[in-house]
Amino acid sequence: MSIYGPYEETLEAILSDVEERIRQLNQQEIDNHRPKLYEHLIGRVKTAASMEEKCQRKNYPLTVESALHRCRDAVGIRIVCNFISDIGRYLAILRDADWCSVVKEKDYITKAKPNGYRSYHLILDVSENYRDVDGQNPGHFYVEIQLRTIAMDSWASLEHEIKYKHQIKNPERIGKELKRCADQLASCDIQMETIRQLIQED
Ligand code: 0O2
Repeated sequence: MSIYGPYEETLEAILSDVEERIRQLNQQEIDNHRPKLYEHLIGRVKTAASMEEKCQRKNYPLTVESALHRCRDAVGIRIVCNFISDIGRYLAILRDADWCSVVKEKDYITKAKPNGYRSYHLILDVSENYRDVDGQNPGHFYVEIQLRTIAMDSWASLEHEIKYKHQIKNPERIGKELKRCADQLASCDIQMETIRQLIQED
């Protein structure tokens, strides 16, 4: 049996329910003649192998408890927005939502990671609506939401790809270039926001 024990199907169900709720929130904005909240979203249940690797990396025992509660990103949804201000709009809506509660926030946008990584992370507790197959709730179910702009997302994909290439000859140079690139993209995001505001003022 995998590290998720009997909960793999529950995790898939949570992913599809929460994705649907996020789509509905976006549609509500569009129906109310406001700009769409995001450009696209991508969700996944972390593979059991990847969760085992993460638990090992963090020195957690390889148990269902670690996979579902100590790591709270078994279910993850990345919401990719056009503008930084859309991230703020979404945050406000999620903090207000009655189907989940926000239990943790990490703002890597105001305070980027030293390598240049930018994104806003939220952990949602969605336990209310889910029970396991025997009607027992194992405690809590969580979903990690990553909110970021298109620019932040393309940078993170590139950096992720490079991180997993093991035979890089000049990692320091690449790290510096990546950091420079992240900072330039961050200033482009601010410029894009200014342009949007100027258009809205017209
Ligand atoms: P994957 O394959 O994306 O799922 P904790 O410290 O326990 O509260 P955690 O989960 O260790 O939290 O760390 P954090 O900072 O919340 O980041 C978790 C996820 O953010 C990572 O998941 C990545 O998806 C993304 N992330 C964080 N830092 C970086 C970075 O420097 N570069 C890139 N490209 N992504 C980053 P996983 O589990 O590593 O992988």
